[in-house]
Amino acid sequence: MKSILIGVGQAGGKVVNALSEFDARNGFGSVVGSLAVNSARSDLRSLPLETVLIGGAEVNGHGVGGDNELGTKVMRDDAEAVLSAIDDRTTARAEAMFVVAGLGGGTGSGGAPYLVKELQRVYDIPVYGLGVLPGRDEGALYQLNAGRSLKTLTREADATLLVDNDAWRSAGESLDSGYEAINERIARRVGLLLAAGEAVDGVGESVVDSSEVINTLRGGVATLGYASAEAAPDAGGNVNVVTSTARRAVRSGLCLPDTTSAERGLLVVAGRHKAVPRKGVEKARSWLETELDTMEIRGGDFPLENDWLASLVLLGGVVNSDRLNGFLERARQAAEMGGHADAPDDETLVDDRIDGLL
Ligand SMILES: Nc1nc2c(ncn2[C@@H]2O[C@H](COP(=O)(O)OP(=O)(O)OP(=O)(O)O)[C@@H](O)[C@H]2O)c(=O)[nH]1
Ligand SMILES: [Mg+2]
Repeated sequence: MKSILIGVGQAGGKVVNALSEFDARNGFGSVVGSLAVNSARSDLRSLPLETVLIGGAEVNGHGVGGDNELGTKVMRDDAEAVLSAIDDRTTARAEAMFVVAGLGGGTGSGGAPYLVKELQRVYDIPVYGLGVLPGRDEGALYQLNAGRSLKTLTREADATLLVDNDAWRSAGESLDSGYEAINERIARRVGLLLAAGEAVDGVGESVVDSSEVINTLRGGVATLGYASAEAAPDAGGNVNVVTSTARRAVRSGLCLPDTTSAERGLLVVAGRHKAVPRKGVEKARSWLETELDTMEIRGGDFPLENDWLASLVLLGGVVNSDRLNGFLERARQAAEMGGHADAPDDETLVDDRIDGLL
């Protein structure tokens, strides 16, 4: 799925950079344009991407310091410059746009939902959010910001792919040292998903295409799981490899862990065409139907010349996730502790009513 990636804020820029590098390193060519937008000049400088500085008049390149209403305001004030930079990078080949942000800070948190709304007005292709939830020991302001941002993002975007910053954190590891590893994991999952719809070799009816990704992403919260294992040279030896990687992708490889039901799923099995067992794929799909309590599981292959097989599982319309519920509870508590009025405010595009997200 040929995509334009737009990072907002520091996390947004770094994740877009990781994804662009993953795509280039593997020669997929799915990322057809990328841009980083921030109110902090120094964070933009370190990125090998095209950039747009917003809020120069207001914060003079120093960031908005976790104030997500100010994040919305600086995006709104400089929307014209951002949209024009995106337009310069958008080709007719683009099939989707992703606005990427850490939801707990200021610039990404407040700016991303506003930008998604503007892009929806201008473009006909789907506009998705890719949002990072703060870790559980980031402060109350981060939880509150992320709760409000997520509420608005899911309302404006065609779907919002979520990543939890605690997803792969081992005990005792600081969040900071883990960012690079997290960003790599996000890049692998999202990068493979985008590339899966592009496969050219080993063309067959079993190969995934972009429309299946788009149909699985139709609305709500989405997440991605991944697991890989060494494969036997031919399909017969790989039935268990496919079923066990699909199981691990969901049980321990999700960007939003502990997601136990979803409205839709897509299983992509990546590996050598002749090493992918039809029977294994069918078994894995029916396991996913039971596990996630849905009848709508799509499936397909992503032919890749590798000695391993990987299962990539996209879940769309997440219905239940303990991890997401835990986060929403933290955001709700933060709002009670001294959040803002609990009415939606169209001016700032901020919605404090954390309830009723799913
Ligand atoms: N996964 C991941 N998360 C990050 C990264 N950098 C920051 N975060 C998280 O993203 C959230 C927002 O932080 P930033 O992106 O730095 O905030 P910002 O959008 O630049 O906003 P301001 O600095 O307030 O203007 C926080 O929860 C951080 O923990 C990163 O490289 N990867
Ligand atoms: Mg910043």
